[in-house]
Amino acid sequence: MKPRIGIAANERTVVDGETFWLSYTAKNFVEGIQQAGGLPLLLPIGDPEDAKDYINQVDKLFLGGGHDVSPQFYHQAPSSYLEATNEARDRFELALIKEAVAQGKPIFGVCRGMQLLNVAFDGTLYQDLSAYPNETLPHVQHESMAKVSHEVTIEKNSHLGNFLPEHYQVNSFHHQTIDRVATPFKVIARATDGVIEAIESQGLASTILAVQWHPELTRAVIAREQQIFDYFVQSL
Ligand SMILES: [Mn+2]
Repeated sequence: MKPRIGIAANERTVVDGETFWLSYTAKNFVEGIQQAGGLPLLLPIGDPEDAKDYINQVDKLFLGGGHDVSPQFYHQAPSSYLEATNEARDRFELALIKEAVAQGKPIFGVCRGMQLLNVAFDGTLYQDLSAYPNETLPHVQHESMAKVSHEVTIEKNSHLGNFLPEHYQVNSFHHQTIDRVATPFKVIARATDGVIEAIESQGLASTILAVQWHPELTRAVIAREQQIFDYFVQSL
């Protein structure tokens, strides 16, 4: 049986005469997991009490991008640079993370997913890169997201270091970043300005890997980016 990958879904409205709410995820996440040999299952935002039943149904958990994490979850007041948040999504995904770790199931996070994982274990975020103490690269790229825009340095002795080179180019579409790294994580990739671009767990019941960039948007044109999904589904 293929590994069953639970994808924490997002919500949005569409206007088609009337306004409708959709539960959804980016098709690129679905295809990245399918191509890796996984069976994607969408987990719609719901009652955190249901997290255990949802995680019972899957082998691994995937956390995608989207909203800023509500700063209340890392004990900060909202900055004026904070963008859209969804507290119900935060609460549900935090419950999924807690339950996946309780069941020893691996987690892979992308962008917001990495930030939320850090917050889940008492790390903090910069609510906007303007608060970062040094000048930063442009982390919100203007070119196509299928193109890379900045370099990251990858720790050789890490999950990503198993198949990615030390000097690696990624795309970038984030205005927030990790500030204080939560205790169960080590930083395994940084941009040349020091911004944290990937983390992995150490000493947890679950193996967790997360990246700040968006491999789902480059995987169709850059084979190594699909390999990140392959690694998650087959090896993490
Ligand atoms: Mn970046």
